[in-house]
Amino acid sequence: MRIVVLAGGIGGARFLRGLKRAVPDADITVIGNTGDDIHLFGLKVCPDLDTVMYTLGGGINEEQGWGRADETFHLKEELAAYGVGPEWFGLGDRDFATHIVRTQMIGAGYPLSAVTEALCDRWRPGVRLIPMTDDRVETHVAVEIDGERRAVHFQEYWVRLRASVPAEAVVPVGAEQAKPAPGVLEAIAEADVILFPPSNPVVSVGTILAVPGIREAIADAGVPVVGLSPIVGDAPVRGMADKVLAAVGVESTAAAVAEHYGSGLLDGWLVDPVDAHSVARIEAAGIRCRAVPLMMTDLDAAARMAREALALAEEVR
Ligand code: GDP
Ligand code: FO1
Ligand code: CA
Repeated sequence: MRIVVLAGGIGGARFLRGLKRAVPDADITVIGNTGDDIHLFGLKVCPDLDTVMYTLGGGINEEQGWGRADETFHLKEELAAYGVGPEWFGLGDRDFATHIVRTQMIGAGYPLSAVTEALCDRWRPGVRLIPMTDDRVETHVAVEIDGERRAVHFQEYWVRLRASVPAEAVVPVGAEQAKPAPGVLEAIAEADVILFPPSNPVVSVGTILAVPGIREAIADAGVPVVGLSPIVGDAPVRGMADKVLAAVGVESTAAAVAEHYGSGLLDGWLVDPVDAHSVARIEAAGIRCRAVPLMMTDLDAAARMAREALALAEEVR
């Protein structure tokens, strides 16, 4: 079975680990969000691609959900001693190596998709990981600080400001001009099923869908498209997705997120049992809906979620 998954970082990666457990012989292509990417210290950092690669490859810091296990921060400390920041972004020594290799290869002319493939030669994630695009796309967030409206990089909004000020707009800068990376549209066209994991609907899945051609290819693929809600009990399970949902005028409920994707894109949607009351509303919107436990407390729970998503896909096929 050929499965395509549109993934952000932690939510996407943990779901993918469950999916691999649920269907070990599946051919899984992951289209990764690159809107979170940021250039720091002259290096290109791709947080969501790395989170997927490290999580599936066994190198992730499990408690944190991002960055490397057994990490140290000597390089960051040395840079800070020179007064060179930003100090608010925690790049560890082991992680730095990934960004150095990536930046070196990009400088030598390799596209990000080829670089990602090369990095995955080490990590062996067991899926084909393709960035949504080889072009530069950077999510910026419009905020008002001290009465002044300005745009900040998504990482500055998320990590430095901790989404403590309202997001007035979320803009995937460069997306309109971006082209899907090689293999993205082909994987979608050849998929047997397309899954939206419980990733951030705005800054992860939304950014991928903003690359011209991807949304259309999914809608035209003619195969079941099933998503899992990252919102449980009217709040994100972790993180601050509610802040960026508000910026696009969507309330933080499992039903509102399903309607935001819409029946033109989604065939099926899974909500947690605490949101079972919204099943009728979602089905009225033309999206088949089931309530099943959606907390990825461990690998088995994530695998059960993956099996439920694939079962719903068969129902709507
Ligand atoms: P990020 O790039 O690291 O923010 O990760 P993603 O975009 O892939 O996923 C973020 C979303 O995952 C958040 O909105 C969380 O609510 C959701 N999430 C994290 N853990 C769980 C879980 O166990 N269950 C569900 N349903 N959602 C989760
Ligand atoms: N998230 C944080 O909350 N604080 C950090 O210092 C931080 C550093 C970091 C370094 C590398 C990397 O791949 C990811 C990192 N993240 C960090 C997570 C990253 O910012 C994610 O993109 C966001 O958490 C949301 O997607
Ligand atoms: Ca992300």
